[in-house]
Amino acid sequence: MKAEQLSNHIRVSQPVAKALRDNMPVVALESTIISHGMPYPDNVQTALMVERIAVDNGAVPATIAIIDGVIRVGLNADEIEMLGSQKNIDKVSRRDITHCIVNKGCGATTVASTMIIANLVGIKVFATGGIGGVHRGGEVSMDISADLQELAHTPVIVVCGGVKSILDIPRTREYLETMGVTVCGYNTDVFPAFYTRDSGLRVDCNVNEYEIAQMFSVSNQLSLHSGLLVAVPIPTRYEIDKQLIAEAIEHANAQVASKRITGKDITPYMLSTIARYTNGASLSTNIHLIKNNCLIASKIAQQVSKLS
Ligand code: PSU
Ligand code: MN
Repeated sequence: MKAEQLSNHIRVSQPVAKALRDNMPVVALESTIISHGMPYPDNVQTALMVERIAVDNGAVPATIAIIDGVIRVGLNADEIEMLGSQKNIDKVSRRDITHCIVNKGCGATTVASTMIIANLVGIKVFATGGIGGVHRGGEVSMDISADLQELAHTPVIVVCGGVKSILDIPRTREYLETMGVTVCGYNTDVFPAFYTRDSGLRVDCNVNEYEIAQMFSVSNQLSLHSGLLVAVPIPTRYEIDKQLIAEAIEHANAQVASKRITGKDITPYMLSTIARYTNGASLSTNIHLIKNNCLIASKIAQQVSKLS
């Protein structure tokens, strides 16, 4: 009954279904970064390159989205092109999933909703760019991404470049601690700030892919039901100039306030404003970062599939 209910709403592509059956490494990829995180055509080119990196590193990529009211796990190039080029794609987080399906809509999934779907179909590793977090001023606005709650309840390993400094990074770290999410540094002690390698904060533990896979396995044996956040610093050669990014973020924050941008539109608006302000430097950093994260996620997925 459960499987039948799921198959009414979820379609898994053949290569992904086969990999899951054979317990081969699979890496989930989100689609909000495609539809709302980068301009066309860089978004589509990046999504396809990231899939190629997974393949080259022994993992099957599973880009996740909702198309015409059906959750799709594993997309072809035409579908990725559609998600990257059409203007009417919803940004779908946990609260938006059911309406998008009932409405037969097209939606790009955030970290939270991608985790939910990955977990439903048995994918254990997910690569993204940056996760959402506590927004600056969040102690008053209560603007805290649903991504953080999801990491607390949904057992998926999420590989990211840390949290962008468009957010309040210290409060995001505190919130993750409160929610009981282990923040792993991939061979590092420092928690990265996405565009730059060091946020000035620390991770909970400095671990490699083997230890990450073991921790995830123990977490499941103990039925903790938690996600595991893995933070990977951007490679040094792709780091952005700290002064430039600080100025760009200040500029974008002022624009958000003066234009009264709210709710789920804030993050996409800030990303495009920052890309313009930095003449594309932030976009280029973003692209290198997600590629590197997918490489590391593929290595973790190899270890996870060896252990299970
Ligand atoms: N942060 C980024 N790039 C992104 C996102 C966040 O640096 O593309 C996207 C991710 O899909 C993330 C979502 O899950 O935005 C968070 O949005 P919100 O803050 O509305 O929860
Ligand atoms: Mn929000």
